[in-house]
Amino acid sequence: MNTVDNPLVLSDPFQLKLRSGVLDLRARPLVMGVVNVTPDSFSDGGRYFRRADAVEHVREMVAQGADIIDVGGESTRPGSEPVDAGEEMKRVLPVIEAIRKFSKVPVSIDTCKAEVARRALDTGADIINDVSGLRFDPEMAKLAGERGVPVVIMHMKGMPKTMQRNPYYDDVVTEVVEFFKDRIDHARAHGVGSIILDPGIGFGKRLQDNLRLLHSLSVFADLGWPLLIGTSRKSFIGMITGAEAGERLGGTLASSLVAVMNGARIVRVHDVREAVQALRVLDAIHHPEQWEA
Ligand code: 8Y4
Repeated sequence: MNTVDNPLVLSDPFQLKLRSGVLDLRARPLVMGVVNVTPDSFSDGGRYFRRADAVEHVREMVAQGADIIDVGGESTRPGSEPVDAGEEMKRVLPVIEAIRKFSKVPVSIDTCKAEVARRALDTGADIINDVSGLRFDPEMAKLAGERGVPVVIMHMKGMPKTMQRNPYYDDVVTEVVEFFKDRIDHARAHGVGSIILDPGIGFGKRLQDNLRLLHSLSVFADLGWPLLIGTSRKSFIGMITGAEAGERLGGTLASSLVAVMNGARIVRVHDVREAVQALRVLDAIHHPEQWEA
């Protein structure tokens, strides 16, 4: 009996084992770049162009230093309507296939549907990003367990369509911790070995809740799994500053750096170049010895 093949001995949760190799979350904080494969109401030709734009955008983010690309085909913005699995797959699978032709960059599939996740993994995705925290599709945990892929378990109160109607928490940090404990147990019971926790900024939360979560991230880090945070361009930045969605880069970088200082290891952003630069400076300040003669 040894630690190599004893399944009761957990491997390091901060060394993500992917098909392309190990993604080390201890060495430095990582940047996840977002690509949305958006709907189109026109012809298949229209879809082709959206697809080509998405792939071009991925090339750009990889060149800018993205460590992971998050591919999503269903809008999970507040008030958005669900999309069926067939349509979601038509959007994301060709983009994942195209990414695999030019790069080994780790890809996460942003979906709540096991069928979409399965096909995405078959097409070359490495990680499942489930904003429902394995709640919406009962098959999702089993799939992740069978395939041995890491899963992002995000907290959301309610459903995207209605989550921002009237969210309320007695104690948002405690409620999210209890949610994580329940979801970690569920995932582990289905053989999931690699979990990334995400408190879900903006998903069924008031401004005060988003701020409490970012302030108290270390409480979630203490659960022992790596943390991912997505603040990019989100409305809480607009609520604080009055900035429109396209003008929230400063707030995105400030909140992403605070998140990393409070324990996050992956930041999910639209603006990869700027986030990579900000994190490199933060990391240099955390490790001044590496810059001494
Ligand atoms: C402007 C642009 C304003 C985008 C809001 C938004 C997260 C996530 C999303 C997150 C994880 C979004 C798929 C929401 N956010 N996945 N997904 N964590 N794990 N809104 O925070 O970007 S979509």
